[in-house]
Amino acid sequence: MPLYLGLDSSTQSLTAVVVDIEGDRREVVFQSSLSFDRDLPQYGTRHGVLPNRNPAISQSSALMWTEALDVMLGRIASGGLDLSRFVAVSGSAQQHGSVYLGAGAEIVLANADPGRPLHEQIKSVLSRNVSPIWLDASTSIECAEITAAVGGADMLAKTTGSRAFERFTGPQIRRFFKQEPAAYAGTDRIHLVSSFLASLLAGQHAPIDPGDGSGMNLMDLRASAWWTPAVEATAPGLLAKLPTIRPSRTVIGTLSPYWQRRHGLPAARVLAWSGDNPCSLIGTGLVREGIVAISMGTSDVIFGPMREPRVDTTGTGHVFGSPTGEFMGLTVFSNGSLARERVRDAFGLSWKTFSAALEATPPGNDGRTLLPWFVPEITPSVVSPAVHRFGLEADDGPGNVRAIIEAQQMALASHSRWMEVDVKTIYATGGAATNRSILQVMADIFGADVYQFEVGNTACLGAALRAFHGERTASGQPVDWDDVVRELAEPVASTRVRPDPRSHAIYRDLMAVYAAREAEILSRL
Ligand code: XUL
Repeated sequence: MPLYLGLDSSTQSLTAVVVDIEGDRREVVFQSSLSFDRDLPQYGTRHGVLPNRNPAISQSSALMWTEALDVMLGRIASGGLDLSRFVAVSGSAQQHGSVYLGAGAEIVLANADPGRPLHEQIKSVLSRNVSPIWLDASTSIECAEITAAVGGADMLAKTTGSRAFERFTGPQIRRFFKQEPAAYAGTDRIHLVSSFLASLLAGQHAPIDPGDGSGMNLMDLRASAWWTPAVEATAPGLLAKLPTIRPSRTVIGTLSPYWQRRHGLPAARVLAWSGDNPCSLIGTGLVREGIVAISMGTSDVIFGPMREPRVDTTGTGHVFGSPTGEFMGLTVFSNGSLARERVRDAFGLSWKTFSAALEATPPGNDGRTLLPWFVPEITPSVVSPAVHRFGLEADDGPGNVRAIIEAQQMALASHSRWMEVDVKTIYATGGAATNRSILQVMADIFGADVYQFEVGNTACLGAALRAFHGERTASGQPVDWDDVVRELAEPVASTRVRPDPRSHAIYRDLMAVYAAREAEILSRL
C-alpha cells in the first residue's frame, strides 16, 4: 500500500494531500493546509503577498515558502501515517513567480543541518530577498522590449504559447536585471517557485517542467527547450542561470538527508514539480480534449487539454505544456477570490449571507453590471485597477454581489472563446467551487452542466497523482493517464448543476452588453 504525497504552494497557502494507491483502489488518507498570513505572521504578508505601496508590484518570500514546507513535512511526519510506505512526492506551485539563488546554493541544499530550520540556512544563498509573483503588473516596458526584440507579439505567441505578459518570468527577470544589475550578476540560478521547492526537497537543483516553463515567455513550446531569441532578449548570460527543462514525469532524486533526519521521512522519490494549473488539469482528470475546468481560487482560471497547441490570436490566452506531454489552453483572471472578498467585506457579509444575497437577486441583475477590476487585471489587460459600475449604486449590497459574480462568469465565458471548445460540461474547482449559488450562475451563463469534486484542491491532488504516475513509470510499470485519474480525479455525478434555459437566454443578451461596456472602458484607458 504505497503512499504518494502531493504538495501545493499557492499564493495564500501550502496544502498537502497523501493518496494511498493499491491496484484499483485510491484513497486520500491525509490532508492539511497552512495559511501564510495566519500561520507564518512573522513575514507580514497579506493574502500571501508582501505589502508594497505600488499596486502594480506583487512580491512574496522564498524563505516563507521554505519555512511552510518544513512545517508541513513535520505535520505529515507526525500525522499517524506509516512513513515507511511513502514512495514518492511531487508538487504544484503558483506559476510565474521566481527565486534567485547565488553560487553555492546547491552545496547548502545538499548539506543542510537537520538540527536547524532550512529557511535559516538558505537565507545567505538568496541573491534577491523578494520573489516577484504572478499578481505583479509592473513590467509593461520589459514586455514591449522583449516583444520587439524577438520579432513581434505573434512570433512570441506562436513560439512560446503566449504573447508577453507582465507576470511571466522573462519580463520579470529583465526588470530585475535592469534595476539591480549587480544582484542579477551575482545570481547563479533562477528558479520558478515549483523548481525551487523541488530543489529543497531533493537537496539539489531541480529542472523546470514544460507545464511551468511555458509560463515564462522563454520556452519553445513545441520543442520543450529554451528559445534562444527570447532568452537573449531578456537578459545577458541568462541561459547559464536557467535550470534545464525536463518532462514532468522526471525523477529528480530522493528526499534529501535533511528531510530524512529532521522529520524521519524515508528516501522517497522526488518528482519534478509543475505549475498549479497543469497539476489541476490532472487533478480534475482532464487528460482528453473536450471538457473544460474552471478553477476559482486567488485567480479564476478556465482551462482544458489540447492535443495540438492552438495559439490565441486575440492575445488573452495561453498555451502551456500538459503533464501528459500534450498541451493545455488557459485564460487567467487576477480578480478572482480577491474581488469576491472585497465585495463580501465591503457589505460585512459572510459567505452564507453573500450566497443569500446572490439568490435574492434576479439573473441578469436587471441589466446592472460592473467591471470587476479591484486589482490589476490580466484578462483583459488593466494595469491601473478601477471598478466601473453601470446602473448600479456602489452601496447596493445584493446588487453588487450579483454583479461581481455575473461579471466574472461573463468574462470567463467571453475571453475563453479562442480555445474553440464547445462548452457543454464544466468541472468546477478551487475554494469558491463549493458555493452552489455561484455554480448556478456559471451554468446559466455558459449554458453548460457544472460538476464539483470531492477533493477541493485539485492542484494538490494532481501533484500526488503525478507522483504516482512518475514513480510507476520510473519503476518500469507505467500506468495510463486514464487509469491514473480514475475515481479520485473524477467529478461527483450527484453534484450536477443544470443550466436554466430562461436565465441562459437573459445572459446571452447581457453578455453582448457586458462586452460592449468592457470595450468602451478599455478604449478610454
Ligand atoms: C496562471 C496564473 C495563476 C497562478 C496562480 O497563468 O497566473 O493561475 O498560477 O497560482
